[in-house]
Amino acid sequence: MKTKISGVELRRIAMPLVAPFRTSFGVETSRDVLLVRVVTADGEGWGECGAMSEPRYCSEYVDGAQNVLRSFLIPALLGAGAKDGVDAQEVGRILDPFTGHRMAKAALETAVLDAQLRTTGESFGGYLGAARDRVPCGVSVGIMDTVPQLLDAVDRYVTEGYVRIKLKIEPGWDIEPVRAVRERFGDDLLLQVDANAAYTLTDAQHLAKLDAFDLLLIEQPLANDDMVQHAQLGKVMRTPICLDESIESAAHAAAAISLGACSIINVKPGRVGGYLEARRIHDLARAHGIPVWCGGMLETGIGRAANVALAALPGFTLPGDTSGSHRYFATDITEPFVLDDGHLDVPTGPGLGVAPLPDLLKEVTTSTEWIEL
Ligand code: OSB
Ligand code: MG
Repeated sequence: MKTKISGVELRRIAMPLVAPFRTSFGVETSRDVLLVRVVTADGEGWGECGAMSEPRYCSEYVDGAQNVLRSFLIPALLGAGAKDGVDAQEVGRILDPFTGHRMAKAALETAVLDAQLRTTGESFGGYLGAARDRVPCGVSVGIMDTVPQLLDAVDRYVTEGYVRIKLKIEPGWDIEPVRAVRERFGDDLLLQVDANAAYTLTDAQHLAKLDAFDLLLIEQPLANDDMVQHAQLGKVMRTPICLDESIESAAHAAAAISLGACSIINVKPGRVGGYLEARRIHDLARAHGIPVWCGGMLETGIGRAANVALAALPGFTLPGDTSGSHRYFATDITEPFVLDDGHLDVPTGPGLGVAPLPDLLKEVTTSTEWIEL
């Protein structure tokens, strides 16, 4: 279904995190989020950009994403869609002449898709092919100053019902914290680690010590472009290797699978250019028997709604980083996502099924700009 787009709003919001989130690439204390609102003949649609303040997790960053949207992506979309409108499935091809900037592209495509589905009355989950009405939730636990602090944090999350714990690791914060969590919470706890590319292949023997702790997976131990090295590491350690940063497209996923660089994939819609490419990775991985799970970028309720819908697809067989709103923010911009028995419900309303609550949105907005033809 083609939607006529009359203009696009770029809105920046400042969302303080409930606690600092430390990874091997830096510390976040507040999330500076870019929201995209597409205005159509029939209504509007929302998308959230995953880009963070600084280009550390990947090369994108929020000011850069806003710039490329304003200067190139939105003008191309408005140009192509001015007369007859566009279907969300065409957005990828319209934006394809511009290299990279996948998180920026994803936010725009998501907003168009949300607008389209709000018009047709279909939910995101229904459109993507969700196979269940709720998804099990994991939580990503940042690097702490001390092991007792980490054990307290994990204890709180386990008590809240999270079904899987992911520990951020880096050189100097790996074997001992993992050992401590395993000893304290027992062998039944679903446990995995994420290095955010902090190691090199010379650390292979060290990383193999993690094999003793029966982890679900180790996520992105080596650099983003170390596809071959990940394949070699996989021969040295028993813990399954999962790629995050390395996989920016279905083509990358296909290469990683045929190389044997990973046996599990973290699918983050922003990182791969949107929910349609995320679904292509899901389909490909499923055909190869490779489990996938839904990663996160500390999203607000807008991005969370879409991620929870994606995580309900049948190949998403591991719990995702789809935590409840209060793991991130004291006040979300939508109705909060609240865990029930370790699960989040997949929204059923048209489009994302949630929208920003106007008063809350206004309070956290730091800037808005409007772009039209
Ligand atoms: O590597 O998965 C990651 C957050 C920001 C950037 C990268 C990552 C993460 C997380 C948290 O691990 C995921 C979430 O809860 O949204
Ligand atoms: Mg990761």
